[in-house]
Amino acid sequence: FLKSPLTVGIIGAAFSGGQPRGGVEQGPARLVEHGLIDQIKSLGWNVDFDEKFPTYENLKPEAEEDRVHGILKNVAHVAHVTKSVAESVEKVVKSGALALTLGGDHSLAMGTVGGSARVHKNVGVIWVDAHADINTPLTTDTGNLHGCPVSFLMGLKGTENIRGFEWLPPCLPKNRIVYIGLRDVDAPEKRILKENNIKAFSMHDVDKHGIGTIVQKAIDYLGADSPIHLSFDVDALDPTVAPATGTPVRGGLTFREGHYICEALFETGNLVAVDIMEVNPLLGEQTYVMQTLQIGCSLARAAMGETLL
Ligand code: Z70
Ligand code: MN
Ligand code: MN
Ligand code: MN
Repeated sequence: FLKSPLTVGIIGAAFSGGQPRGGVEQGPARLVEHGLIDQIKSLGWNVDFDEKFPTYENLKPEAEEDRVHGILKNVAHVAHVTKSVAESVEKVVKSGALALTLGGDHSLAMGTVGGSARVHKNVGVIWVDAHADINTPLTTDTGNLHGCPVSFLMGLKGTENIRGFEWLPPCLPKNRIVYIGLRDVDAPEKRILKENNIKAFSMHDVDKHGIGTIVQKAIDYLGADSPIHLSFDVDALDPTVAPATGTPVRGGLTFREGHYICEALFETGNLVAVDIMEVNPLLGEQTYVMQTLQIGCSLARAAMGETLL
């Protein structure tokens, strides 16, 4: 699906409105400052990146507009930002470049997957995360939209008619996503996964079968010809590996397991988009922040063939 010469379009999504902790909006700038652009260039890719990436402050709605959606927080802001991100991702994917989105919180995936699904109707999503992020406006306890992007993409009950999201029609059939790394899933989310027969590999499955088998099962499930969108929440990794993130959960993927997923998906030749999400450089001591930034960069490089080119 990618044109040669290989080109990556980088979308710096400096946004934190899908959850309550500040700092995750600084993820993209810090990953870039850490040298990501030059690292990717030295892999031989062309890089399309605008240093002045948006802060989305201009898309902030009047407070009034964001007070009208019950428990959901910042609905209008999230809606406006994800719409803009979808347009950016769509443009990159349409051009035959890999869309690499740097987050930012995971509500942004409404935009990233929404954008790639506009170009590839049959896109398959591999969602690497400790969390399922499939709460609906009817099931969310927190009202944080980073816990809800998958339900919006699928158009599950309760996501219809949320003002601001008119731009996002259901675009992800229930059988076009596979989860890897789950270990902190809310009770209603478990019910949604089960009722809809959604493919999910928990940490238990990774332990039992090994990451090689799990990734192969995920690829086989989506189909060998399917364009693939990898949405990687760094909290899928164990907190000892990627500590600087908003909701660390013990018992996560090792350094190698995380990188293996990226490498194996690159190896398919079918990757069209990659998200590196939830890097929060304001959480934790400096050494932990540096460690997390380094991992964010190396996951991206692994998804661009670092060890295989
Ligand atoms: C919880 C909720 C979540 C990320 C936390 C948590 C969701 N299920 N996602 N951290 N990345 O608020 O819905
Ligand atoms: Mn997530
Ligand atoms: Mn998560
Ligand atoms: Mn509006």
